[in-house]
Amino acid sequence: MDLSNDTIVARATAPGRAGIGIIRISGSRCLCVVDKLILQSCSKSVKNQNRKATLAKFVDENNTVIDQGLVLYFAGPYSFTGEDVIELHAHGGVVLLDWLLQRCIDSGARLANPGEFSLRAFLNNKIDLVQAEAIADLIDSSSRQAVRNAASSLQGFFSNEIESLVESIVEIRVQVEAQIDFVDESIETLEQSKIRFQIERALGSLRMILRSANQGCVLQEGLRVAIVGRPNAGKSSLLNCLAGQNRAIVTEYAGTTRDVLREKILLGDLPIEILDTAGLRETNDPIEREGISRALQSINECDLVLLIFDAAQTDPEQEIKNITKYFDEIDKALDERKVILIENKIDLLGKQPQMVQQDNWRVVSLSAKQVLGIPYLIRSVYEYAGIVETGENQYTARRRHLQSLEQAESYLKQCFENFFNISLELIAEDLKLVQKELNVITGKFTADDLLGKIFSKFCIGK
Ligand SMILES: Nc1nc2c(ncn2[C@@H]2O[C@H](COP(=O)(O)OP(=O)(O)OP(=O)(O)O)[C@@H](O)[C@H]2O)c(=O)[nH]1
Ligand SMILES: [Mg+2]
Repeated sequence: MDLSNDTIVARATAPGRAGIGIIRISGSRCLCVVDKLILQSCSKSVKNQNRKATLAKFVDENNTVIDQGLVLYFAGPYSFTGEDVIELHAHGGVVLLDWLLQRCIDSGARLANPGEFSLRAFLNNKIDLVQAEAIADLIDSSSRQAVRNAASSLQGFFSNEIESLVESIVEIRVQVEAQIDFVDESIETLEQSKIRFQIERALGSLRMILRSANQGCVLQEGLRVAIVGRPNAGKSSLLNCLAGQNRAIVTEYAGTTRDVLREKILLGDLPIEILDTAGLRETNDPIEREGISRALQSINECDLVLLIFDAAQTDPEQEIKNITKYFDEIDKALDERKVILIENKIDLLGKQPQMVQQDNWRVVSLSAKQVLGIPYLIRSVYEYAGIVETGENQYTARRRHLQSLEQAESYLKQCFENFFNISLELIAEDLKLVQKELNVITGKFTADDLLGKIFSKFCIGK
């Protein structure tokens, strides 16, 4: 990871033909670089046009005009990166922008690494790590809810919740330290009971943040869902129905699908990678066997299994009994509680779509062919993913945030449950770890390699 403070440049808009294309420059040599790039008569005015657009002519090495556009100057520290920043708004031609980019490099700027502008914003304390990640998430969002969540994190809602939790942990730590110095630990004092109550409250807040973060993470990253079941149950029909197009071959012959077919779709606001698989049955056909083995593998690699069966042939109880007899993978998935049962072809029985809890299983009755009951399926998947419409501000979160929150939760829970059984020194130590984990999220405590990992996944120019 490059932590140097030289002047960097990158194209901020996507490559390709467009009305305009933007090149962004950041660093102390910004004005010098642009000075060489624009016709002299305008260059002086840029410096005096902080936060205003200046119309300028862009020139080649021989001072011949090659385009005309806008120059936007943001004097540091009041810029995105905290350094001097200039944006060149030229016409969006591929050759033209490459040429202007090269001119910037020839004039002393260096091509930026992916995410380097955001990294500088982070290092210059313009944003914290959660906000930097929210920028990338906002760009990558695949649903409106994901956009809303990322925008909320970018505005600092997630960071603020973490910050206020850190504040309460610091307060508790101060009180614990005071107790260590003055109190005989073997006696349960009123003061100590108060501290334990504060820990309980902090634990409650942490768990609420964890729930929201979990939801934000699922809405950003989505789920991988495998459709499995007997041949002819309607797996491919369900995939086509959810995808809204005929992606998979559907026939009345059992054993049509042989390979795993993957399709990315949006289920409501939830991004899903859906896998259609070969029908599960005992067979000696080597091609079909390979298909079945791939279907079983996909059960292991997915977050959720839709176990589909034909309503006219069997019922949930019977289906589970029969299929688990031959396929351990299904048994395991049921144990892990990552299965929703789909009773398909209800149109043949004239049955209404529904969603019920039967014994331990969620059963959704629908017709893939007639597109009946899909809202029940969506609701069940949402429920499975822990997504609830709260109407409150939600935020985007990443797996690394969840890991830190879970770790912090386990330390804090330990403090709460063992408060009167372990020494206050140990409580103090655990609280310190809680604070550290929370600071990892916002980037107050961070390792270089983590920064490298996060920012290298950004796009160039961001
Ligand atoms: N009536 C009715 N027929 C359906 C429904 N869903 C699927 N079918 C029919 O059932 C047959 C099998 O459907 P597929 O979607 O190919 O089943 P599959 O589970 O993918 O089958 P394999 O790939 O062979 O394992 C086709 O003739 C479908 O038209 C449904 O909801 N109602
Ligand atoms: Mg199929």
